[in-house]
Amino acid sequence: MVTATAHTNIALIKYWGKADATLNLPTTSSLSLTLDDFYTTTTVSRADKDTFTLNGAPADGTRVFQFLDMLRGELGDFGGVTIDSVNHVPTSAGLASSASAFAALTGAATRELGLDLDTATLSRLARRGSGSASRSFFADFALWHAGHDDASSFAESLALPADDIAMLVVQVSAAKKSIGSTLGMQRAQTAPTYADWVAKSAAQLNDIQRALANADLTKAGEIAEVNALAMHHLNETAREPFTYFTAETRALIAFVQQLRQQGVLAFVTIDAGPNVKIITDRTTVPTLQTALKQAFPALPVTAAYPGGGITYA
Ligand code: 2P0
Repeated sequence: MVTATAHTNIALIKYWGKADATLNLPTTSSLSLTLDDFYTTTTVSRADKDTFTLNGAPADGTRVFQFLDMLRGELGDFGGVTIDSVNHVPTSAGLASSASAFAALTGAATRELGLDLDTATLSRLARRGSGSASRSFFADFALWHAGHDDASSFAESLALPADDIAMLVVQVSAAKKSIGSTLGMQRAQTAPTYADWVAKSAAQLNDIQRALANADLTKAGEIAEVNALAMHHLNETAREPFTYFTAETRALIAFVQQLRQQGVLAFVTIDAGPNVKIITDRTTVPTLQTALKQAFPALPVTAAYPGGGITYA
């Protein structure tokens, strides 16, 4: 029996489109920050058949069982496994994530099979379960190289200073998203400016690494916000347009942009849902918490900081 813990990650340069949907090869490389308080702990043990529990109760294991079949194809038939997974997410955050889940499962399952794989290989395998899971093995910042085939598409740790960065997660809604990431990406890829977003992403990826290396969070936040808002613009201009934003999401974006005009270090990034993550530094966290409490008293806010890499017990 092996237990693994992996943290979730939030992309500052997003993965939003697949070049190959079976292998989960992305159209862009992406860069993420691992978060400390958001993680999944998964225990894997050998069994007669595959079973899956989530937070102590039997759960829909469709994607998990497909992933196990893929692993058996890659690693050889290892029989059945029991998977017990617990998501540790502050109840106020609304950040349930497939990223930490597939990373923890990949780590625990391969160790249970007696394998001691390097993180690049773990990252490649986890990518097949969920693209963003490829980035959840590493502390602080990770870079997922888009690559061009199964062997070349994996993430690695980035040695960038992470002492100062913080993220406030503002929960707009705890409801499950109506359009899953896979479908959302498919639609976004029909937007007329999709190729332009991909091209800009490559430049933004270089620029943000330089900004982070210089501990320039203003520049890094600016790049991340432009990248994320452009991603959501793709959704709104797709052949079948859609949005993850609610009126409160938009109000929060405007609020953050207004704070910035007053000299507060704050930038937004938003994923496949209405919740808003605010990129800032540690010293600005209390200021932002106070301002948010005043302007949006009903919305739960969680302060998050850089998290660690995968661990085993
Ligand atoms: C990201 N997201 O880079 C982007 C930004 C959401 C918005 O990766 O289809 O669950 O399982 O590979 O990884 C969420 O999508 O998608 C995601 P699949 P995944 O974090």
